[in-house]
Amino acid sequence: MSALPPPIRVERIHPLNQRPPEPKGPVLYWMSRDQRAADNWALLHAQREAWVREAPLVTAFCLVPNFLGATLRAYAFMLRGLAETETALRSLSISFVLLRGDPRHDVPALAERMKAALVVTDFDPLRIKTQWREAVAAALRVPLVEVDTHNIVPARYASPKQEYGAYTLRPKLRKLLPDFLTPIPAPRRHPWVWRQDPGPVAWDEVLKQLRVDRSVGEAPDLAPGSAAGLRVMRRFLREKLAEYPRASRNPAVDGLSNLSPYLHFGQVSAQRVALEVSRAAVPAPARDTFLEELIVRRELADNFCLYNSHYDSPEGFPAWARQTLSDHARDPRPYVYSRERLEAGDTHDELWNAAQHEMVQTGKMHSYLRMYWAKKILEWTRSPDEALQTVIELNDRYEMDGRDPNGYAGAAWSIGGVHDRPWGERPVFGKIRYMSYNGCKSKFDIAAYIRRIRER
Ligand code: FAD
Ligand code: FO1
Repeated sequence: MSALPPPIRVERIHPLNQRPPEPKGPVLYWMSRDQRAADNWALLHAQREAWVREAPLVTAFCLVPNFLGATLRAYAFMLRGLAETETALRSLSISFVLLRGDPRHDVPALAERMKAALVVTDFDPLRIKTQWREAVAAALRVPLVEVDTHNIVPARYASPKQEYGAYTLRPKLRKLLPDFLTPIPAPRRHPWVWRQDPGPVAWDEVLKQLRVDRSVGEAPDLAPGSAAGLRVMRRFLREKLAEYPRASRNPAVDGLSNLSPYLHFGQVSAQRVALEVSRAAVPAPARDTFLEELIVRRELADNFCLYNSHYDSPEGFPAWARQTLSDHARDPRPYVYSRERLEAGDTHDELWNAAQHEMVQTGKMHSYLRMYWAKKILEWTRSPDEALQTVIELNDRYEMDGRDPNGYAGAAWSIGGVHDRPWGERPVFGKIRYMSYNGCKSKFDIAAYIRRIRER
């Protein structure tokens, strides 16, 4: 028998209960956030634990309907990616089970049925996931361990508390990156086969039977799955990375990586992207600007959701922001739009309307405009509470990368000054950073952007 797979870094592993490990029996990897076979530290840890026991390795994904308001657009992308991942796992003799119901019941039930010696799951700071993991940890008679395979530097290890901003987290990440931005071994063909394997999933049936809001259709330009995601990454490296600092701030051109849907569903590993970008023959400023977003901004969002339980409400805003927004709560709003008018992209602002249409039609609004878009919603609704709720609901309904810590941090930054500082005081916004149409006009060709969206 070939040698044991190498251990993963212990800082990625976080025990979720104190059950004693079983020396015998198959290992279950409950996959949730990181829906890929390659570059997956949780899978690698589960494989090593199964190898030690000379036992089968089983992967399970628990499919729930209506996850944080997700529609057909998100589920179709996710399920097609999972189908590809199942094929990759089966080619390594790693079993795959699709559970459909409530993970708090279905995961312990499967672990019991298969007499699992240990259950491994991946890290996700969202409240719903924390609730799932706590319930499963309590129900299991065997250990449940969490592995952070979404962040390059594990979130719990990078910092023990909520960080004020990128400037406080960046030095901590910089110090640790050499230890964690390392090559990732490939999973191995697994020698021990699970006899009760139910066989391949009928994914087309699953999608057809899924009780999901089908009013938001699939995104035409986003091809799902790990292979497609890696193609998008390679194209970005080849054609766009060198120009990224300038082009990424210009919504009139296609200058972004377009990796967020693949990162959100864990179909592509951020560590894989960072390794490839670090090796790319491009000017250092281009590389550093992109890695600032991919590593610092993204891990700052996980840090925010991990340590701030109010990450999706105004209570999560810093005190200065709550104060200034309340000081200006009664300022007259020159425009107030209903949820329907906003959702229809039917306001007096042509730039804002184009951004709303980009999100609804393509499932991915340009980064620069997401800030402008959210801040205008603060300006055009009756209260910051209503604004935050509107931003989160529209974002999570239409964005392919929605329902993600990046989104909750992005919304809180735009409306509640999270990870930002006080700016010059003005009506409605108080000291929250303001963005204006003329500000955008000085930065990029608005007409060209609007044309790009219209001509799609
Ligand atoms: P690129 O510029 O190519 O960035 C590459 C990767 O870096 C992104 O995929 C992302 O993982 C990370 N990144 C880039 N910018 C940020 C950022 N500001 N914060 C955190 N990580 C970042 N991102 C989401 O993934 N899901 C969301 O729902 C989401 N909602 C947002 C809402 C608002 C109001 C704001 C201001 C930002 C939001 N963002 C969200 C962050 C950012 O806009 C997107 O990550 C980015 O547009 C994704 O496109 P890209 O991968 O082509 O970007
Ligand atoms: N995770 C699951 O474990 N089961 C699901 O059924 C599920 C559905 C889902 C739908 C849309 C979406 O954007 C995410 C979804 N996720 C699901 C969670 C996802 O894997 C991510 O972990 C979080 O959304 C990001 O933290």
